[in-house]
Amino acid sequence: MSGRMVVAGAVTSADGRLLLAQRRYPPEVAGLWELPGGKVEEGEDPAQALRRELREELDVDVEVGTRLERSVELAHDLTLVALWARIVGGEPRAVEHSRLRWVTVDELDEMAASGAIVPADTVWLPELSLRISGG
Ligand code: 9L3
Ligand code: MG
Repeated sequence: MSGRMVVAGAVTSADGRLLLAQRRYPPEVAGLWELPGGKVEEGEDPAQALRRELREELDVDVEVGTRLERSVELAHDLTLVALWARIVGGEPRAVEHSRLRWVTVDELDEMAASGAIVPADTVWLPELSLRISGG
C-alpha cells in the first residue's frame, strides 16, 4: 500500500441489501455507481474517515466493521480500501451523489454485467455478493 488512502463503505442492511451511490463527477465515472466514501485525512484512521465521509455524503451515522480483503491502487498514488458498515443513525440521502439505491445481490450482478459500477469497485464484487446473499 502506498500514498494516501481512500476508504469506501460497504453499507449493508438487515434485509441483505447493499447501498450504492451514483457519482456526479469526474466525467469518466459520472453516472456510475460506487460504494460511497472518500480520502482519509491527516490524523484519521480509515474507520474514522469513513464515519466522517458517510456523515458528509449520506447524512448518516455508521458503525464500521472489518475491512474487505481486496484493495486497489488508483492513479495519483491513492490506495482504495473498503470497510463493512451499517447505519446506526439517520436515513441515507444523496447529499453529494445523484441518487442512492439499496440493491440485492441479483441487482448488483446485473449492474456489474452492464458496466454500471465504477471500475475500481468491481474488485469487491465477489466479497459483496457472498456477504449480501447471506454467506
Ligand atoms: N474512488 C473509487 N471508488 C470509490 C470511492 C469512494 C472513491 N468507491 C476514487 C474516486 C477518486 C478517489 O477515489 O479518484 C477519491 O474519491 P472521492 O473523494 O472523489 O469520493
Ligand atoms: Mg466521495
